[in-house]
Amino acid sequence: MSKRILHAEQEESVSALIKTLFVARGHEITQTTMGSGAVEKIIVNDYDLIVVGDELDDIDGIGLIVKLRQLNSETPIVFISKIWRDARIYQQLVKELRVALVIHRPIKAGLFGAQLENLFYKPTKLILGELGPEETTLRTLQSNYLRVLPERVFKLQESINESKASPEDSNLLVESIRLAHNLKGTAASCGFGILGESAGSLEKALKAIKDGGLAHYDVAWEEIDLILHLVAANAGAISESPTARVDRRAFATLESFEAADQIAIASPPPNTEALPHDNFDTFDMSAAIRVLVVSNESESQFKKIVPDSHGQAVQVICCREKDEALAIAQRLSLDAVLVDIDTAQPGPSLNLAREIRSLPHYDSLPVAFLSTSKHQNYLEDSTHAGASIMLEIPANTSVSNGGRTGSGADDGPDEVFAEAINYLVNARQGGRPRILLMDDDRDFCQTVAGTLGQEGMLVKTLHEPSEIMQTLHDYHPDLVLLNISMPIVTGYDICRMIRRDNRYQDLPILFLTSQTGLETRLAAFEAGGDDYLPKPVARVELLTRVRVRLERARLLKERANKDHLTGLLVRRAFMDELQEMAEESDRNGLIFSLALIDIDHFKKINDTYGHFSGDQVLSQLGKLLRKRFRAEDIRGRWGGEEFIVAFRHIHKDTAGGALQRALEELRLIKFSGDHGEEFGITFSAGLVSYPDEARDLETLIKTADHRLYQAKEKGRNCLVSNG
Ligand code: GH3
Ligand code: MG
Repeated sequence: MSKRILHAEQEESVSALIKTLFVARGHEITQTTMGSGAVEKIIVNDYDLIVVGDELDDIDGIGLIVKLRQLNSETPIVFISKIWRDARIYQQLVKELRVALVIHRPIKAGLFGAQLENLFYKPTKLILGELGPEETTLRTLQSNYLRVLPERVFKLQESINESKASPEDSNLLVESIRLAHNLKGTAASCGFGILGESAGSLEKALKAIKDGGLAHYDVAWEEIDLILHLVAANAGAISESPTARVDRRAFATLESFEAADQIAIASPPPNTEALPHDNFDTFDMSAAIRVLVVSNESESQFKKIVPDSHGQAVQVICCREKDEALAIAQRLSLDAVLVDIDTAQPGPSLNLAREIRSLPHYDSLPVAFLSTSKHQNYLEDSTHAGASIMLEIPANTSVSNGGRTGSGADDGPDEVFAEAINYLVNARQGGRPRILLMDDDRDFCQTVAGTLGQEGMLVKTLHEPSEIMQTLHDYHPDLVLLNISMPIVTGYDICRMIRRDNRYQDLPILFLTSQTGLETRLAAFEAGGDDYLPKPVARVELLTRVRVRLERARLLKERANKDHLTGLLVRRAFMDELQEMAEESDRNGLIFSLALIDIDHFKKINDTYGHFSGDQVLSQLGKLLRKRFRAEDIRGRWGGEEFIVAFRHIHKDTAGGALQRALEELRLIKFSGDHGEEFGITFSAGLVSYPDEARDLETLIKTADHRLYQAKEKGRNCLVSNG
């Protein structure tokens, strides 16, 4: 139905665009460049919607909204803003000025209509008796198709299995492509759009195998298995509950259908990075950050602290003994560990930290020690063992670690503990997949968090759009789930904002929406989303889609950033992270230090013991660097047999002490040559501090390199941190 719209905007190009967009939708629009003009018009006319730009000839946009609200408290207002604003302003816009929506410039034609749909959209539930002839036809189509769908999917699965088993027979592959193609077409025309799309992806992936001659490669088929699983899950879910995955029209038409024959759903894709299995989690706590506290103090002391930290539930698990701690670490996937350390006898606690970090999947686990000692030796030991923070709770409440400044003196133990947990968890790389969920519906968030949590994922929820960039920076999620229709700012604009930052170009973003019309779907992709999930979200579909996206992103990231032999960052990825570390240090007046490490006479090792043994040495050193030091330190392979480590927040003296301990460990390792002969290695390193010794990264690395050269000159097998 046609609406009457008043638009106040100073910029001609924006006015012209908005006019075109509204007129194309059959609405009637009146425009003005003056705030006073808008005020006059609203007094004498009725409008269905008022659109206000950032600046007008005589007043700024927010000022005009204040005036308009004094005259008219009812009509919905859309504010078109040039910039992103802080949380306080959005709250003021919603609460005091009752602005219905903020759209951020540049305006995208494809998104504009979908964003407004939220305002004009009133869900109307169709009931079967009211169906028109078009719906009746669709209903019959769907009903017939549901009966044959299980067989279609089964045939497709069978054909793909045959193609996989006989890669030399290209006819089998052609047949699989044909079946996927048919499924795509028919599913889409019956209104099962999502099933159609997944079948389309399958067709594309199969074609890529055929065109690229990849049928002999297992890796190529692994992706097919993932997509095939998604297709089968989509088909299965349609049969179980057709309402979960078709758009509103199809929803109504299928309400009274009985489920068609069950479709066998392929077993879930094997989790190549199997994490320790959870066996006593409750549903509600499964997505929580899991912190193990190893202490002789009473449990209740820790358990009562931190029910929630920055939008993220925290589960505290306590134990007293080392063996118990190791057993828990193997049974549950932990996100952080706190060890109460006996200052007089720190050895066992340091060992416990090292042992947990040596368990599979825990090489980047952040650890904190509860202690007060800041003795230099002690700091070096704990940095080497991987302790991020020295924490004193709850009697006294200061947090410190080397150069890192703690939280304010006024903070109580709860805040200090919460702060420490937040720091530890944000420092973690790898570990459980992290999902950031942004939705204003808290019940929905809890359900989704529970579902994903039970699959071993960590879920953080966010309700405030203006905090998105900071949260991405601190929490570094592996995937974002974004609701489209939220009050004030739509998910589309949040997604565009995320994509403007180069670091998040490849971050998977999935939209959640209860509107699944064509316009919404196109807008989701135009805004930069990777996929969308219709609400209500079916459990199996949510899990499958999230898993598929996570797995793809992980593989991509690993391929691009990780050195295969050592598992450390490649030079470019290291430099990106180092740049961030330097920016963070500049912002907060903190320090960090950097070490360049080079194996001595490596050429001779290759020549004497063989290239393969040389590779073993590199791989071992990579492993040691990963297990030692703290989760927030960054490690890279700088070149052939050169390594680089940046130690966050600590001075080169502490870093040097920690590094020295790692070097000693390495000197003790016996490697074996290609013919079984034993040998050991040594290496040299150059160390430097930021910012006192170098104010920019180029000078920093040059200085470290120069010192490394001096270490070689001095006869090798040593660290140089001056000169
Ligand atoms: P220095 O003590 O002065 O560092 O002597 P060096 O022999 O270690 O240094 P040099 O730069 O002369 O030789 C480095 C050698 O490292 C040469 C190269 O063949 C070897 N290398 C580089 N990358 C790899 C690799 O990935 N695997 C193996 N096995 N060797 C590598
Ligand atoms: Mg060398």
